[in-house]
Amino acid sequence: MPLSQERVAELNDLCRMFRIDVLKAVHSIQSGHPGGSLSVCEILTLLYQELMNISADKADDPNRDRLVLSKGHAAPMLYRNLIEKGFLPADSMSGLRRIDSLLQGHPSNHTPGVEMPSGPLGLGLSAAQGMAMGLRLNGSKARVYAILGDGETNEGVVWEAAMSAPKFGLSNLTAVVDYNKVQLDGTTDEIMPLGDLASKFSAFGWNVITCDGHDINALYDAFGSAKSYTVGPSVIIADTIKGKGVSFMEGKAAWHGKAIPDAELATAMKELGGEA
Ligand SMILES: Cc1ncc(C[n+]2csc(CCOP(=O)(O)OP(=O)(O)O)c2C)c(N)n1
Repeated sequence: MPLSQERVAELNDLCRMFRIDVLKAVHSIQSGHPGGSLSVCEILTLLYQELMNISADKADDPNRDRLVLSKGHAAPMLYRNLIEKGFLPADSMSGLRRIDSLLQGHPSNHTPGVEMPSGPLGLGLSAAQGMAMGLRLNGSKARVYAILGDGETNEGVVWEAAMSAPKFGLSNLTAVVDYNKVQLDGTTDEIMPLGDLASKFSAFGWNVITCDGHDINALYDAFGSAKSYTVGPSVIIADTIKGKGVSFMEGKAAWHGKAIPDAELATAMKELGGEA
């Protein structure tokens, strides 16, 4: 069943609020990764706030769905989603990147709701594959999601997992590539051209779905077709914009990892309808 228009509006509103809170937190500590957090916003928000079977009350439920944020530098958007789900206290964004805080710069398994530490790029798809295999062995219906950056696919180990997940017919595994076409200090085309990413995954035996990664309805349909594909793993190549939602950040590698000055925060808040 499609999402109701009301629910889509609610989720879009959450995304706007999450963008505001993430940028404020990155501004407050004067470090962090705004660009890749903004591009993955709808992907994480739809999964955490609508699709995934998880609950803070039953955080250890063996049949919970799992998510591995393989592009770990987008941790602020993960944390904001975990707060909304009740895994973390409401005021925890103020601890982002501070010593002894639960909200470290990259996901750590000390943090409630984080299934897999990440930061060194490339490892998450293999970890998610292991989780998917374990769940299947245990007869669980739980699903596993791995969220990768497009630049991250420069890492060779991604393609080892890409090669083996179809062999094991892991239909409980969905990978999402946050295809924003920009990485740390340039475009993916400049740094390592990916060519036809969809054909590459397809050649390895994946069910490939492409969609607009900022459109909640399109993402919802994409996750629905991934779930109904029972032969093997699916990958959603989600077309996104790095820095989405803030005009001067959009498409700019300069905002990959960067302290946000006061004036830029004020402009961003004006665009997003938040208070500086
Ligand atoms: C193994 C490894 N090499 C390098 C880095 C440094 N690094 C952090 S983010 C990043 C770029 C990632 O680009 P992409 O996956 O496209 O992320 P996004 O644009 O979605 O933020 C790099 C090179 C790292 N974290 N891990």
